[in-house]
Amino acid sequence: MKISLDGKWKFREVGQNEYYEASVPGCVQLDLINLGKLPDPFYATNEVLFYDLEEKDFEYVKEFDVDNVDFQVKKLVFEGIDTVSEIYLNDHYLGKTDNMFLKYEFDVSLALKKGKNILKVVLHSPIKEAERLKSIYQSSYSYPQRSWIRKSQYSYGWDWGPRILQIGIWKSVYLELHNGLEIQDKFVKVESISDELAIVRVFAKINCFEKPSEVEIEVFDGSFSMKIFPEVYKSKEGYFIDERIEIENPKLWWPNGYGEPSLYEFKITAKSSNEFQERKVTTGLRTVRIIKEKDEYGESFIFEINGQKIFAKGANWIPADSILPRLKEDDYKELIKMAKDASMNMLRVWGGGIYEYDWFYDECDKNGIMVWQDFMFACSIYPDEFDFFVENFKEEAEYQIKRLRNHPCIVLWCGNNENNWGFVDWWHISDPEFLGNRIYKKVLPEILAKLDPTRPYHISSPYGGDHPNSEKAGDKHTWDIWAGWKDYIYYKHDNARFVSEFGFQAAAHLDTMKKYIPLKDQTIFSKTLRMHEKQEEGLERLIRYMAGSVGLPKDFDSFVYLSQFVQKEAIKTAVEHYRKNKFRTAGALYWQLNDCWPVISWSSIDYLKRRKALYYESKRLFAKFLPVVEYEDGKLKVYVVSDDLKTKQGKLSITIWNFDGQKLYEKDLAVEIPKNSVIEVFSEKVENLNILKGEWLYIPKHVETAVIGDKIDRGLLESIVFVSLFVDEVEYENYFVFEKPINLELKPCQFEYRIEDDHIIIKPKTPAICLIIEADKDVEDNFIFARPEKEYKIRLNDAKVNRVCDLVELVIR
Ligand code: BMA
Repeated sequence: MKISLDGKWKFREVGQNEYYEASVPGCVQLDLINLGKLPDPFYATNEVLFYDLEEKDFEYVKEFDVDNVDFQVKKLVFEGIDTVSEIYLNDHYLGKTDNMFLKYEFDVSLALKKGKNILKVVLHSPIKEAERLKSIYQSSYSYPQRSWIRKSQYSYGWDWGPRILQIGIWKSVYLELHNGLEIQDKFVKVESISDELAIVRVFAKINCFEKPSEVEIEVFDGSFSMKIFPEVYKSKEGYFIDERIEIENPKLWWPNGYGEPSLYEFKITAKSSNEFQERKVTTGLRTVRIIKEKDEYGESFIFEINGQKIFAKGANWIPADSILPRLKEDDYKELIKMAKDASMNMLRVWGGGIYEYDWFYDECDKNGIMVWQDFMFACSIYPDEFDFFVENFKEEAEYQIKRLRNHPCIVLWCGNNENNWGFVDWWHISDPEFLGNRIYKKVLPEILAKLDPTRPYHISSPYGGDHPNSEKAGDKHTWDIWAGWKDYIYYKHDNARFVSEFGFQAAAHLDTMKKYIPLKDQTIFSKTLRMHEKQEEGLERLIRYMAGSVGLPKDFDSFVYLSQFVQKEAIKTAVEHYRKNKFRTAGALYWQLNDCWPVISWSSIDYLKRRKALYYESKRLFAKFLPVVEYEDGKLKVYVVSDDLKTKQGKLSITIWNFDGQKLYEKDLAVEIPKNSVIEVFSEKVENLNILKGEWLYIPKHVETAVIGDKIDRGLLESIVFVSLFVDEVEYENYFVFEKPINLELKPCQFEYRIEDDHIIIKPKTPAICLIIEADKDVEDNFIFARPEKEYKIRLNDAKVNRVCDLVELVIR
């Protein structure tokens, strides 16, 4: 029997008399907001009002009744406590907690009473606890405060996140009362797969005071089911099953874009003389490995699923709120669906956040989104020279691996975020024995070998080769662009084997910005805006890249739009290059998919799940087929990248226009697109394209980025290339200009539009690099490039259109 203790609790600050109403799951911050004692931390500069809570302790109390305590096993279970606490039931001390990522179970046989019970959780300040640990465990290394506590690292403030040190009972609490029968540690392990047969092993521990009388496994795939009666074995630890099951003609789990992510349900039931228990595992049948083979560039890093090489397309995932208990299943459903709709097939759960809620992995399973799962360590050194820290982490790892290992979506375990890179380049300690390495290099491989040998393990992200951030092997974080101030054109020089991070900032959706930044502060350098941009020199970079790409904005709204345009152009440059480089580069995960509050950041979806220009672009960039236009050695070239596992026939049309709307060149061609690769389908000297005017203009350039030198033919600056590829009746489009927009001879687009049955229909007479539909809700597509002759029909999703404008008109000229 399970008795939920969620819902209404009461709480007070330790030392105060009065109790207030609280909610569990929840946290102090959320309770204080709900009571009206603190305002919305995300509005204006309210974040600072929350800093005072950091050093305080709080006490949470729940009174509850239990009718029947006549059970052999009585457990109190906390799915998650953030973080440092002591727990008392009816004044019996049950124990303490010090790890947000652990589930805690306490035996309450002695403390639980029939009738009224009082449960008390005393939560301590994580800051004070870190100081206490620091003074006990003297070290010659100066570990940052956050490294001592197993708590989500981003809550201490990050370069996209506020400092909100959440404390509270952040997950469910319940009593488990029964007579000893418990199915635990379920593991459905795929041993081998062929077209005809999948062999899986179903493992579970069955706690029981006697040999369970009947154990059954039922396998169900939605249409067929089969029953197996496994043998029950006994070991020192108790009873268990370990059954080999053959599944004929298996339906495999495929990543988004490669097939269905088919799922199977394994229902395990067990009976004892007086109890019955049923536990389900929903999983998918697939194999995964990383192809690491020496080649002319170093060593490959290619995900292979069910024997097929997969180019990983997607983004990095951060927690979707700085106040975690606000997140609900629907938030995950929406965000993961958005990732799928943007043609992504992989998300990386970054190590500074949390091991996500079950909802996240369930949705990734269902939507074919592969998950790169970091363990929760980020950008720091950690005190693993001390056994207490390692023992604590071991429990965390064992719990999380067992919790997550049945999810087919997870394709990789990764030790941490950037710590091994940090050892070398930031802290200059090379490859230490401790400081985290004991965990990444010894503890984790050992635990994984025991609990989940089915997936690859990667020591850190980035890692591989002779330098942790090498482009010869392993994965790489490409940050010389943006963080290192380099121009985004330099993405084209990056030959990383797998780019697990690269990114570019932009403002949130205009409506989100306006909701959280008071009207008087809606200026580019207001203090409030600067608080909603957490990176040091973040706004400075935003302005630098804007100035270098498109020019400066006329007003605040234009600033928001231009920032989003530049972000999208930068990531477009990167993804086109990385995909064109497949499989020398075998993955491109941009930093970052989502936000945890309203902020100027690298995200493509903002905190309110509104789409930034990059989100719309992602759909095109990550589509199964991507036509890419390049200007190389005086030639205009078109490449087609295919992620299809079959060779396909397509039709490509190329048109070139000037900004007055004159068509300069047109070509249609049939193309054969070989499977899962890249092909050049068009190459023509620019002289033959009716573009050149024989009139020179001058553009200052850095030699290395120079595409065609400092002098440039005016015609190149006055024209735009559109490509449209049809495969299986789906259109894949792209556009190309010969220079950054700021250097082009752009003219405002002439277009007409009308609204018809929840659609906007835009008819451009002259070309545009970016038309913006400003509406009160997100529409189907936006920030579109527009080719004359084409009618753009875009679903409005009931949105009301405010205006449609050409980006060019938002720039000071
Ligand atoms: C990376 C990440 C994050 C960070 C991001 C943006 O290196 O791992 O720690 O937020 O860059 O700077």
